[in-house]
Amino acid sequence: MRVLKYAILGLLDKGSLSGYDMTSHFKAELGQFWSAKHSQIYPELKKLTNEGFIEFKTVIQGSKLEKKMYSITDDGKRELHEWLTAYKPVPDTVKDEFMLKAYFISSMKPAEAEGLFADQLAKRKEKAAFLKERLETLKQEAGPGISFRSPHFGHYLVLTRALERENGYCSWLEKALELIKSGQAGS
Ligand code: FER
Repeated sequence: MRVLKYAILGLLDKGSLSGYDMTSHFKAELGQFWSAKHSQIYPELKKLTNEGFIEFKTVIQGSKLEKKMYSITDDGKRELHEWLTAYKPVPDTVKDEFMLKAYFISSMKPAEAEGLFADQLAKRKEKAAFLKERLETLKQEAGPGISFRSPHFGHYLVLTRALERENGYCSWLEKALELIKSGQAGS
């Protein structure tokens, strides 16, 4: 499925954007969990235009620079809404190379495994700290009590989930490290 299509429709549902504005969004918070490159975005804009889900106006910028300002059409709004409200099964687990290493842990020496897990723990803690800081900033921007209607609500949901995931990963790594050090699993 072309999920990028819906990321673009979602962005344009909030307001018109140039292709450049769009790539900036994919470099900012959206890109933190849904990255896309210029080479994917521009062909998708073309496709969506041909399908009638988006349209553009050419505007003159400065003396001779032209840019296309894209906006969502009524058909595009319907297409986005259909996707948003569709119930989907749980997707396959996202591949995590570290899990593959954990699975084959017995092919390492215990000291090597300990080093590997300690390194991953330090890095995951750093990531969790970054997310916590982003969340604090967001809370300050949004003010007390983020509600469904707040423009920050979606960002808040995605960030809190990411933070929970990283915190959960850290506590699992800590438990695993204890087991590696004691030389035994399960109990
Ligand atoms: C953000 C910073 C990081 C953000 C999301 C993330 C949605 C990370 C998400 C993830 O790792 O799942 O501002 O906004």
